[in-house]
Amino acid sequence: VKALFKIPRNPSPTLRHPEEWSRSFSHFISQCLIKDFEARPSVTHLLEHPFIKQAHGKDIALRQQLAALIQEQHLVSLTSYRHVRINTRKTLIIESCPDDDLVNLEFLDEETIISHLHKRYDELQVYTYVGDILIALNPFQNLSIYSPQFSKLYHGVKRADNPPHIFATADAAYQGMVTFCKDQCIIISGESGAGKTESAHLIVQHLTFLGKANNRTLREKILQVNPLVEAFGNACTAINDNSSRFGKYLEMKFTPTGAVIGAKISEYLLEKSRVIKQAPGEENFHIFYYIYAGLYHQDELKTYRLPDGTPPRFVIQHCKVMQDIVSRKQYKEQFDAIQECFRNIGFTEEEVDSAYKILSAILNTGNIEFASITSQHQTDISEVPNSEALENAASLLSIGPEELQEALTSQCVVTRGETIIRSNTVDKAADVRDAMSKALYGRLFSWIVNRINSLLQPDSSGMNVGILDIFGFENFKKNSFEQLCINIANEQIQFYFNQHIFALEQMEYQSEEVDASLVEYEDNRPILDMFLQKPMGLLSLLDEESRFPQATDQTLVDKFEDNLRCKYFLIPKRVELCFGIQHYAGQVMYNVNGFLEKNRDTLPADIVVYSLMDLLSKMVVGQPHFVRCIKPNDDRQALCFCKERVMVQLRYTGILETVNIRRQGYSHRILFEDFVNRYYYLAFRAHEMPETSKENAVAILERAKLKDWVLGKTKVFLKYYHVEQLNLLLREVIARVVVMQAYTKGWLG
Ligand code: AD9
Ligand code: MG
Repeated sequence: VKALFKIPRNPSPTLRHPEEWSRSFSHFISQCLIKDFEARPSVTHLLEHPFIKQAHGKDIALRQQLAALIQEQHLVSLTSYRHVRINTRKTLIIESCPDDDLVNLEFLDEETIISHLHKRYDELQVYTYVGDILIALNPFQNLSIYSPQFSKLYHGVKRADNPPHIFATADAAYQGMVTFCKDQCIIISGESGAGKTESAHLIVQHLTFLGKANNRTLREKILQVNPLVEAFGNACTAINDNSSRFGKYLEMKFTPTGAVIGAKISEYLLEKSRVIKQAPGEENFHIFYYIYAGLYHQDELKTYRLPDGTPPRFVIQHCKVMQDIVSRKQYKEQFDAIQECFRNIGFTEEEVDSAYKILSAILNTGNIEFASITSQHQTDISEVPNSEALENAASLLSIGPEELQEALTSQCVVTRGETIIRSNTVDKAADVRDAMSKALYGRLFSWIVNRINSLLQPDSSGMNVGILDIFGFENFKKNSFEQLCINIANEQIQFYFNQHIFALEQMEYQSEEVDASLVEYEDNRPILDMFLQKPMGLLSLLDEESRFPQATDQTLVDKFEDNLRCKYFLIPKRVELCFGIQHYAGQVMYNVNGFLEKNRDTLPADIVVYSLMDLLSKMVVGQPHFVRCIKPNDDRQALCFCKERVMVQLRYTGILETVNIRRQGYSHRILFEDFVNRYYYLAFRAHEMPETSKENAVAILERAKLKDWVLGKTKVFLKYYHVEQLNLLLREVIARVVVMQAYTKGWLG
């Protein structure tokens, strides 16, 4: 309890009920203070505020105390206005908030947790701890809690001093790195649209603040890495307007004293198929629209040979007429921002120019069409009837149009040492065109990432804080190869999370020499095995089938059905060419259409997913910090908390699982000293002040008639219900003492 303030019996004629008063007070602080934290209200301002005046009337000392406290404690900023409550004696109590951390809750059932999160969300407390894990509910609105003042607030302080915040997680990682000279990593997970990428930005923002680069330019460069790569790697999907279509691991590099010296970015599994085709209602990668809006002038159109008139085929699905793209103000603004990023990070004008040319080449390539011609020897030869797109693309790629046409309409086959040129059919030529567009985009993306690294990566030494932000778990009406890759990646992150949380728990049992056999957790290893095992895992089977030229969607499904016999692989009845997977986050139906071709086109899935394993094993070296993003509703609505949706996510992300682990295991592990200090009333007289020893802890436990507790080397290990029982007993004892005192003093009867 930080402070006590007496309030008048009836603080306001309109607010009679203390709870109502408290709520209204909270509202006042939230409205008047949080809003303009930038101009933090002065004590005088607070003193004169009608609400405080009303509450404390003439008692200027109390008013002053309250105003000073609000100021000093940053109640203003901290949304900790909700720590203000009124007790039964109508005393205003400002206290640290016990439900900042779900682990501290007395009751840990789903209902309680959900209603706590709900209450907090309604009060715009979007962050909550579960032990060392941060739960971040997407506010779907801009909160004014990310300014530099907040960065200062969350700099090197005890976690309990401030309400939960994404900056506190970044700070913990930074402090961990500096204090223990150990690499750290922050793993952000959650389904698509839950807020991972926004969280990653905020973490980078806080880390650059903490890393106090003397060099302002470096700070700015680092801050622009994310927006730049995301312009190329993010797109609008049915779920999220700025959905990450690649996995990103950003390592921020620091000196041993904690000064930021650079950054390195690694990208995984860019969804290249989006370049050529987007699902209904979805868009291509942002950058295609940005360059149109930014380069739509006579000269630029000519320089970059951007197809004018009708939007190019690769973007037409979203923008039916050119004005849809060109007139969008935010596209133009984004283009300017991207130009700025390129410049600040250190790309030369020539490099930026090449990037735009390649993008335009891709758009032109997409417009190349083929017609069938019949020759003497062979039917089904393709040619390009309208050469404008072909010429544009070739010129932008600095090759001759004939060379490009040849590359698209024919293929070299080497048989028995002989090279034979075969013509492509129209369909085949169209496939080659699309494959080339995807490959070009993929190369361009990797080149940008590599270039950023060469511009921002310092020599080698130093320590890291890595931030992992991947594409979130996806379950659309129609799911394809891309969703499978995305969901397997999420499955791996979940596995890593389970391992870590479980391992920590295990370690404490081991170091305290307590039997840990009771601790269980839902392990998604069997699902991962089903995907990754060799030679019979799903990905190996897919790779194997992809090597057969005669393989079809049907043979692939048959192969899966014949070989994958476990409860996580589902065969839907009456739906052809589909299979289902019971993922940790729910059941997803996949349509195998295009699986083989996409798998042939990319690196074999097997290899890609191993690369992700590499990433995870790289992270294991660092100390992990987890941020679990939760999407409170599917309509992207501010202040809308859908209980069922949150419940589902808490369940599958393992938050409720963690609670279950705590329920099964010994959730409360209290040092003998703390235990005796807290509960000695139950076995000793108030004035006795017993020694805080193991023996006295046992005496208390026996006196309270508890069973099944365990003693470690330094701690009492209790189940959640032990603590509930102990607290209940303690309350009863204290109530008896109070009543007795009241009698003695003649207050009662
Ligand atoms: V995906 O898996 O890449 O499709 P993310 O990354 O989990 O997804 P993202 O961070 O892009 O989701 O957040 C989705 C949207 O939620 C953002 O565009 C914002 O409009 C909104 N959002 C998320 N976090 C915050 C926040 N802290 N404050 C305000 C937010 N808005
Ligand atoms: Mg994202």
